Amino acid sequence: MRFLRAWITAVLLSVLGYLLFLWLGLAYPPLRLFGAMTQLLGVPKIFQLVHAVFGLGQGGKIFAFSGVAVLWLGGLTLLGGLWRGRIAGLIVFVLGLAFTPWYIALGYGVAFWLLLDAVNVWLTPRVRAVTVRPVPPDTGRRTTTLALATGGAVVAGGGLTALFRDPGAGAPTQAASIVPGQPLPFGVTPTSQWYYVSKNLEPFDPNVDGKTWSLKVGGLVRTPLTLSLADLKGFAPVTEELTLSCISNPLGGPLISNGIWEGFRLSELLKKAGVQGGAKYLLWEAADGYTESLPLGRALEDDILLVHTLNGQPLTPKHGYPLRVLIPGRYGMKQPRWITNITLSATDVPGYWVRRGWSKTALVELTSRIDQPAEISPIMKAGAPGFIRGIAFYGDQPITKVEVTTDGGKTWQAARLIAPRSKSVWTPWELPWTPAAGSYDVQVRAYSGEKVQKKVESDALPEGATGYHHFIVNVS
Ligand SMILES: Nc1nc2c(c(=O)[nH]1)N[C@H]1C(S)=C(S)[C@@H](COP(=O)(O)O)O[C@H]1N2
Ligand SMILES: [Mo]
Repeated sequence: MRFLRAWITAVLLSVLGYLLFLWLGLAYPPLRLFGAMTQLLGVPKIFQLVHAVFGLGQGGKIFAFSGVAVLWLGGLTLLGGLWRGRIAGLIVFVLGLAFTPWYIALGYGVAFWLLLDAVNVWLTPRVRAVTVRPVPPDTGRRTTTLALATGGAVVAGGGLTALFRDPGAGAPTQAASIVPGQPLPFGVTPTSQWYYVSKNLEPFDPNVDGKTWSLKVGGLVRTPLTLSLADLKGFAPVTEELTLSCISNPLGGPLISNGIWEGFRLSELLKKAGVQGGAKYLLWEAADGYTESLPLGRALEDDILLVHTLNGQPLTPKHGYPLRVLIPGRYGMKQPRWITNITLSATDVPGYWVRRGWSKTALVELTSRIDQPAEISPIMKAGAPGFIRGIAFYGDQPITKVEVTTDGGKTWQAARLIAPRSKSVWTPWELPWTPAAGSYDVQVRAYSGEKVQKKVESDALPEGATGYHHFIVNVS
């Protein structure tokens, strides 16, 4: 009974804390705990293991957060079951100090104490000295307890379901959006099918209010700026098609998409703020605490954009509303979403993923992928005229040739390239193929001028995956 009450208290405290997190942005201890855990998960060896077990996407994070939820609710239940209010509250406070600011720890300690006492008083059958109304019978109490316990379970269950829901599941694996037998697509990924990667569990991604949002430009600048969303209209508009890929995308993987973006040039913004002599690095900060950095020389080049629109619509919250960075030639990790601060600095502050072992420059590797036939169902009909199709990508450098083999590398044939409309966009390619019955080892490799795609297969960590995308196609 004591443990059930403690558990109900723990659930109440969690729900209350979550609401305060949503409304007031107060630190949420389970999330802090999760943050501490993702630091651990970012360690290269553990990261590889998690990806091996859970694949890409949210699986690993959901597993980690489930662990945190169990630890958090279980821990509080144990504390509240073993000790009475004040002592339990004190322990929560002391433990809380380890991973939240002191006032949050204090708040949770006091709240746990008061809630635990309140739940105890509420659920304990007792006769008051002076009763105005008749005391509810014991059975009534038991019903209340049962109802409350069930309610608590429903709330916890509902809350956790909401947390763990993964609306993107299934969709991103169709990143190629090439339908077998159909002509090559226009090449732009619809926003709903855009790949999604975040350091945060999706429900905890920032949901920025455009009305109160501002971009602060400071540090070693002559004129510090604070820009509202409306102020951004003052910059010369730029529209650009650009492909983005995650550095953790495996060989032939889905974490790459192509979109049409609108925004303005970072160089114009920096000109307006005025760069001071000692500045050597540009530091980004985002609403979720994500950070990145760029040497100032690269930051001053004309091709870096700050964008507010994807495929003709304002950025969705998921993809960076209200403003995100685009740096041609670099993997997604160099390009923060939800940016809030730009600071010019004399010293470098390595970014969020760089501190966890990922590439400092995150320059895109020369790569190519076969989309048709699809690796997940590599079956074709004998004698039917068909195609092998896919994409090749090398950041801001051109793809000049793509070669395909169907015999495991003995002979190679040049594919036809569909020239991209602008730089920094993937290059779709296709090769007509009418195979006889049999089993084929199909592979692809791309060229950029003299440079050939690396043959040696390497994991994504730390510099991005390399190797030829290949699989067996069965024709019958
Ligand atoms: N603020 C912030 N920006 C971020 C990230 C993040 O976790 N937080 N993840 C980065 C990574 S690793 C990638 S691959 C891209 C993914 O952008 P997308 O989900 O819109 O495709 O965002 C980058 N920008
Ligand atoms: Mo990424």
